[in-house]
Amino acid sequence: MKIGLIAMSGIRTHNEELARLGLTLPAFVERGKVIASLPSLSLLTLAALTPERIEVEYREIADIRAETFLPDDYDLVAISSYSAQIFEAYELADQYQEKNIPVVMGGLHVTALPEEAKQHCASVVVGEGEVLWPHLLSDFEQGDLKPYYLQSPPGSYDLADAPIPRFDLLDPNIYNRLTVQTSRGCPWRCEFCASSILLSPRYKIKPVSKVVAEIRAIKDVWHRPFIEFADDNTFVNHAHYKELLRALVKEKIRWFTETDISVANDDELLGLMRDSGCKQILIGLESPRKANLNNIELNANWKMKQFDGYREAIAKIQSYGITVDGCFVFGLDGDTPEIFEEVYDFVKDSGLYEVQITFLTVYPGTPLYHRLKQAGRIIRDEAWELCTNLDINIVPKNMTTQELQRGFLWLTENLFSEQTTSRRRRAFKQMLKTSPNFSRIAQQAKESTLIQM
Ligand code: B12
Repeated sequence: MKIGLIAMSGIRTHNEELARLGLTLPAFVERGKVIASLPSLSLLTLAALTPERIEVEYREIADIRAETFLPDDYDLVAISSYSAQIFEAYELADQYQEKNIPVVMGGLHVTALPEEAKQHCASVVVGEGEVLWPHLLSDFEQGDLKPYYLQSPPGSYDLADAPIPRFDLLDPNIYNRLTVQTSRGCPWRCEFCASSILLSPRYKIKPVSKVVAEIRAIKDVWHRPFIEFADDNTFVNHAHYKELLRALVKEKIRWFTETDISVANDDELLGLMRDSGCKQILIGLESPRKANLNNIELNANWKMKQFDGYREAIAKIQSYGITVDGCFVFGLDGDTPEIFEEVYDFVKDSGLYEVQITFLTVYPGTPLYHRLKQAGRIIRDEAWELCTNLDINIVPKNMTTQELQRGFLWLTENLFSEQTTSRRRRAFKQMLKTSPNFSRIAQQAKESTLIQM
């Protein structure tokens, strides 16, 4: 028996003006290249949970319409889904189903909208694949594939049971980075969040030994890897992560992750991040206006409470030689046309090394989706292809859609120009020259094997 595991790869936008502009901006192009090539961790995980008697083939499709050859020697096809590429995934599923090759779909989009997906495939997996995939395979082998596999209760999978993803199925030469998941979910509940919180309402962490084993499996195929932690919010539990980072110091890797601003409050953690090869962290700052953060996070209004410490926190983290990629979202209810200049100024004053800007986007299954749908503020409902964070799919409250698009283009041009990008980079390097938090490690690095930036 042979299973085709198919991921839709690459990045997406339908915003033609932005795409055109993006191509002219070196910093944009560079960053696009770095992230666009990541493989599908979900499918590599499923491959690891597939009994050896079943052959698996991992494939990536960047553009379904350009695909001239679709192998048809599979007994079953498994496709992973995000909203932005769901129509492409449905097209692919339809093609296989027409050839009488049953298709199974899983992932964030179909977990939010299983009935929609069922129209295009034999079976829909709702929730964490690790729990449901073995049942599904056993049913399939017995000729009894069910239309739906539902995880109950959602998020109940224990990451202590996680298998090592089949990194050996990849050609490491075509990736800039490989991913490892060290946690799933997030204790905070941002209204717009469409990440793994959709799978696991509870925040959970993977044991240190498991993470290290995954990293070693990556090192078997790629000796000097750059690793991206595929977490929603790494470091929530500082004590646990200090233990992990102490172990990582010995692994001699370089790594990146997404986290929140609270890491700045813990110098020991920052020191361990630095020593274990952390090159950059991405933090959702969301807005340079405090009032805009009010009620973005629905559990404890946590994000708003952090606002006053933003600048100091960025400076502290960067003083350890760890660059901060600050993310700002546009189209929040409090945004007016002046917001674009405010972000420009904030980025300049705060010394942020890297910046990412996105449109507020409604994804299925999020609290924001329900609120804006009720308010009639979704431009085209179910236009999932616009769920790219780079396309506008909402009606903003305090500006027009045109103003939102114009301001965003203006900011893109100004933040990512050659001149502003190199100014940010120069400022960071200059700061490091006198940073006591960095120089210690720079000194050590000369003597040891630590990898340079
Ligand atoms: C790595 C990553 C990528 C990679 C890899 C994508 C890929 N092919 O897997 C790249 C860089 C290519 C990428 C691109 C994009 N991404 Co991205 N990406 C991530 C990131 C950082 C980690 C995802 C991950 O690996 N999770 C770990 C795996 C194990 O979880 P999982 O995929 O959900 O899989 C589990 C279950 O869903 C299920 N499952 C999944 N698939 C299947 C299939 C079957 C058959 C079964 C049984 C089960 C199953 O089992 C798995 C284990 O439990 C997340 C952010 C985050 N912190 O999570 C964003 C994220 C997934 N990306 C996002 C977006 C918006 C994009 C882009 C649209 C951006 C753009 N403008 O182009 C593109 C679209 C990609 C595409 N081609 O579809 C959103 C998706 C939101 C959504 N609900 O759709 C996220 C959540 C970030 C965000 N908050 O905005 N991305």
